[in-house]
Amino acid sequence: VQVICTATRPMGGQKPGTSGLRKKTREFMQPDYLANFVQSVFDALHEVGTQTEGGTLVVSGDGRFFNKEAIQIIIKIAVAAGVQRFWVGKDGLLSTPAVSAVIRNRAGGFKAFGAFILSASHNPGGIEEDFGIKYNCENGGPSPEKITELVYAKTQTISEIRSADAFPNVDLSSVGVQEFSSPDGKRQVTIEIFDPTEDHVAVLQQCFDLEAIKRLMARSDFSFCYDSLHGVQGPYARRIFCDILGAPASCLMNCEPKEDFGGPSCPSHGHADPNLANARELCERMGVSADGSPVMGQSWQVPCMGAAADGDADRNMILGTRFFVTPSDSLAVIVDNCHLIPYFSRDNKNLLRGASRSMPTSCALDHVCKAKGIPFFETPTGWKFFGNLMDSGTYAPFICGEESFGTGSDHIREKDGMWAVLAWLQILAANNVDPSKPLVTIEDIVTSHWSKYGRNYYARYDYEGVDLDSANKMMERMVSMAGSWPADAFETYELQKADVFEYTDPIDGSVSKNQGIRFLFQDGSRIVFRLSGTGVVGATIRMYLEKYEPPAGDLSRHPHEVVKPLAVLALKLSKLQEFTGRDVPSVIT
Ligand code: VG1
Ligand code: CO
Repeated sequence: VQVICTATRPMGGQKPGTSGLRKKTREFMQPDYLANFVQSVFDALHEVGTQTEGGTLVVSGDGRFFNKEAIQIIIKIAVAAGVQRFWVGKDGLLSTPAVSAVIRNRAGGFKAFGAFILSASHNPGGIEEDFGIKYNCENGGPSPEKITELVYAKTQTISEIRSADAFPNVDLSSVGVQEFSSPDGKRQVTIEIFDPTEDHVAVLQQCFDLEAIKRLMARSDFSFCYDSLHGVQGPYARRIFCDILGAPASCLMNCEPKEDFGGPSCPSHGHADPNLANARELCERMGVSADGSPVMGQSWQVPCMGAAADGDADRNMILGTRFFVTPSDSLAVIVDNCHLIPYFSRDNKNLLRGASRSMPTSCALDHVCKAKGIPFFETPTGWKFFGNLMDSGTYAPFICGEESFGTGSDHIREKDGMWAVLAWLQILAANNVDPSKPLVTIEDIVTSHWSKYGRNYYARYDYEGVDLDSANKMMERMVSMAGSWPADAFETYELQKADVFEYTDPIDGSVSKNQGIRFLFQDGSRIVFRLSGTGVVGATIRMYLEKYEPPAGDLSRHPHEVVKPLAVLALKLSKLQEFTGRDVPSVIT
């Protein structure tokens, strides 16, 4: 194996965001752009003492345009760094949760030291759209900030790429083991191509009682549908819902992974993003409008449950018949009912030892944790912040989630779109053991949750493609105002606290500053502002609005109506329109 060193120079702008480095695909396709980043990751790993020589590395992605070419580039650089064994999903496909499962659990006696995941998640794919790369560590989770910061530092000083350029391109299309050795026989490289579903499915089989879900699926009064939005989830959905759980193939929608997730002409317009705005085909089938309200009068039987995943299959959306479950409520309901899921219970007793939500996620989870005495944590946005809590052991088993359609547990170290759907199916199955009784629905479960804990009305306004400078100025002004807001700035709301969210990791003490601006009010209402860390052009301002209604209050209102007065106040506090020129959000989720 001959290592070729090529001179390179820093390219700028390679700072990993909330979930890795995301840019326009064409930017990634520039000579050495991807190689620079990958080399910087290896440089960072060597600096922190990660042994790559003789090690095993996972490389795969969500199948978007440039996925396969990127895999070949990464393998050559990794070979030069001494990596001996590669684990790659067939056709270069692995969902984000599957990568996490593979790092942690792949059979065969070898352990991977990490993974490169090629994905820009729910962002559209294609030569004119987005591409992304993320490095996950030995625990199966996203790199913590100390690594991403070091990688960024390396991208700013990089001068050389070390690549085994003569290493042949690997055939990704057939399952099996490919062995390569250097002419002098001193160096062996093994490439293992495997069915992308096998390891992840094996982990999920350990978490759930799939036989019970199979009985639910078999009920004549139960029906289910699932939309993979042409992302990487298709093969996983087919394997689990059809092969294992016995659902008919007709329950699957858009289950062929595509490089452009179906492109502009498909119902999601190539946005493999499981929310009310983009997963329209599924929502229509389920009788749910774009603002989450029920739509009546279908000529078809509306299924009992509908669900969807994003491009890399770590997100989930849960729908009942003409009923939308907000991700924050979904998290709270799963935690409240986790004794029904084998992974969290023994003899019907709750074993859960910790739960967490990201700061902007609604406080619905807080009520459950308080009532049940479950240790609770509020972390910054992004899955990497759950990692230490899950690894600590003290809080395992553990459930966590975000308002952005992400839910999961410590069975792996990524959010897991399939896990969330199985969790809901398990809860439904446990509520519907007797086939002679009428079906307990998703809506029943959520409304009874509200009548027990109250309802956290919630909405997120996104202002996309805003001028970066204006967005920064708007945020800076609010940061500088913290502590000095005039007493009458909040109208009828009584301020409890206005601050800039900062997180101290309870396990390693690391501090993450500047994680969003919060306004907390006496009645439990909240306004939160953040700038997105996953966007590719300009800035996206996220404005999160929440109002708590106790169990005795009106629990059946439309969330958008309820938070409207908070939106008006939030716009006034932020001077958003003045700074950005925007009068309406790009999308409300
Ligand atoms: C968004 C979400 C965040 C999520 C992140 C990655 O980040 O808000 O909750 O963890 O995407 O999800 P941001 O910085 O744009 O708000 V994924 O499915 O894109 O990996
Ligand atoms: Co994703």
